[in-house]
Amino acid sequence: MTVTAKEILAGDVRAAARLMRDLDDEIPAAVRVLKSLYRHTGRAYILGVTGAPGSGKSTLVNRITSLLRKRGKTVGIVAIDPTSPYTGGAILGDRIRMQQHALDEGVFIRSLATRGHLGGLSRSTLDIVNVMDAMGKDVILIETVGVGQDEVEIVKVAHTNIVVVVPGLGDDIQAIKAGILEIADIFVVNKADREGADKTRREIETMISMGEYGEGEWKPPVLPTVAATDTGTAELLVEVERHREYAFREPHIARYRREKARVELLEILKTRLIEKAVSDLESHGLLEPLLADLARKRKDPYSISEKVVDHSFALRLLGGRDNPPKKKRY
Ligand SMILES: Nc1nc2c(ncn2[C@@H]2O[C@H](COP(=O)(O)OP(=O)(O)OP(=O)(O)O)[C@@H](O)[C@H]2O)c(=O)[nH]1
Ligand SMILES: [Mg+2]
Repeated sequence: MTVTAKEILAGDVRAAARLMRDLDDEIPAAVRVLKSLYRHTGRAYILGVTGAPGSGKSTLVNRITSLLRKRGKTVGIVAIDPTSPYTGGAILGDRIRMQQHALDEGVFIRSLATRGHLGGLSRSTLDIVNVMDAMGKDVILIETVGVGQDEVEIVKVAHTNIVVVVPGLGDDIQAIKAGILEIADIFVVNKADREGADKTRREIETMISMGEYGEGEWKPPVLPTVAATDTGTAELLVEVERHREYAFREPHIARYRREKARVELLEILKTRLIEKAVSDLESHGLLEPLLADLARKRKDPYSISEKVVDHSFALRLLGGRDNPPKKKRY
């Protein structure tokens, strides 16, 4: 039985769960539903929660969800890679932590393991976010570990990004400098019940103060929380709300929409192009001989890739026309 777009738009939880499973299995009918849902997306507020394994992201997401529910907001949660090797079996822990929301019709939770999504993690996340958006969820929370390349793309999909750190960063502060500063709209020093929370907070504040912020530009606040006891979470939500207002104002919202569109198109295109190229080569029985040639250095992968791209796609992608339409300027 196929899921209909109508069911999703009506917020049907079972239909949404089935659609997401079908999308995982790349069932064409599911992709068709996703296509027709796309124009109904763009209404949800997307909030990213990023941080090292075990920093308390899920606990925080759980607290934020409770606060949002009290305000009558519906919530979608996407947890990416909760089966991190560091905390082992955390997926079960996630379930327990989220359990209080499990019976709440206003909360939709979906976990996504990195395994089985090689190269397509961003795309799978985008699919899920879009389904939740089309379902009418007011807020979508995305929990991700760290800032791998894939995650950097994912965070561009969020209107607001919370970066969670814990006291006693030490060398980690370097890692923060390297990548997280650009993506953080709000810093949270979670586990503030532990020693060194103030020091960590000051270190991050110093780091922020070294950045250049123009007039009226958002400067990330640094907030201590103890997610385990729900301390500081209400204050966090105040900052989240403040950033939401900023993010939805022009010119920020226009820039965001364009950036999200770019990530969406490129991620989907990337996955599709690779799938198409590989299946084309396979169906012509070319893949194995080509690999053998490469292994013997009779050919090089650069030339092969060029050829595959030129011949296999270019014309067909444009509807099989002999004269592709002139490039449009955006
Ligand atoms: N002391 C203290 N412990 C906390 C706090 N917040 C969360 N924890 C604990 O830290 C552990 C990890 O919390 P999670 O919320 O699962 O962390 P996470 O970042 O989602 O972990 P992964 O998804 O596995 O990366 C759990 O045992 C929590 O109870 C806090 O503020 N203080
Ligand atoms: Mg977690």
